[in-house]
Amino acid sequence: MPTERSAPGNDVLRYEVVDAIATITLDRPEALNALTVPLKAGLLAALRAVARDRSVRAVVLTGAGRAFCAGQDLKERLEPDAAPLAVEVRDRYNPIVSAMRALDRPIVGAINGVAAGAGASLAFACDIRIAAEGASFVLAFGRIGLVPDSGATWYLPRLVGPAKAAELALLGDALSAADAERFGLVMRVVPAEALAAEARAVATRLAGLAPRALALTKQALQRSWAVDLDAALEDEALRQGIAGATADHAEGLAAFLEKRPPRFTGE
Ligand code: LHQ
Repeated sequence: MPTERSAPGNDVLRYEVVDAIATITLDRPEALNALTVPLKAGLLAALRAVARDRSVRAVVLTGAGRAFCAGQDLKERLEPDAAPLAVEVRDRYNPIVSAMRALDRPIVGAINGVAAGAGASLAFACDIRIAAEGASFVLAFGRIGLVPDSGATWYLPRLVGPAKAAELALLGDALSAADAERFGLVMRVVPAEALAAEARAVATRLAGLAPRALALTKQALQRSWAVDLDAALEDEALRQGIAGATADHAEGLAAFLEKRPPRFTGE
């Protein structure tokens, strides 16, 4: 199995590419994968590695051990050389969320356990989430006198609606995997032992679809939040023109007419 350690000196993040699927695993299970400077650097490096590697068609983001990610490592914040909060967020968190959003391949979050604070934000920034039965989402920021960051205030209302977002953000109650599925935040909840295979199966489905069309769709869905209907309609027309000129569109049509599965190349 080809395995690449993605970041300089990084022993807290695993990056593996197998059969067109990159799996990024936050790997500090003893601290519930709380985000340290090296882990954030590793995650950004892994996302950049995916961006460079055209053989990757879908990404799975998950955590090692019993948690997905407990957010910022709070012990690290006590170190004398810790960056000011605004700088930490701007320089180390925001680039990760921007890279997830800009990545022209879909990201499947395999939410294996608790996703708290910025860990919940990372889950929200995935394109699709699948959760283990025991997983939960906690906007833990308020409990320590902070505000939701790393995109939580942008993604959460869009994912679950403004009322539920306000409740989760202000009260900080944990949202169970089952409730997350009810609110549409996760696509499916599965037993913990089935999560990795399920996430991989969804990523494999995505990897078999037309890459350019998926990339254009991901961008269009995000852009739709910022524009009115007329602009969205025009944007769709433009994107359809681009997608329609690809070899993959011709292949999709041919496969349909020949009653066979398509073989998309990304051309
Ligand atoms: C941890 C952590 C953790 C360190 C568990 N850090 N060790 C951005 C920019 C800059 C600064 C500030 O923040 C941000 C954004 C944020 O992310 S703010 C929110 C930060 N996260 C939190 O406030 C969550 C803190 N953790 C928890 O509330 C609980 O650990 C949860 C609910 C996640 C899980 O609870 P339990 O299942 O009961 O586990 P536990 O609390 O016993 O934790 C297990 C170990 O993991 C424990 O270590 P120990 O050595 O005592 O066994 C914890 O200290 C450690 N851990 N979260 N964020």
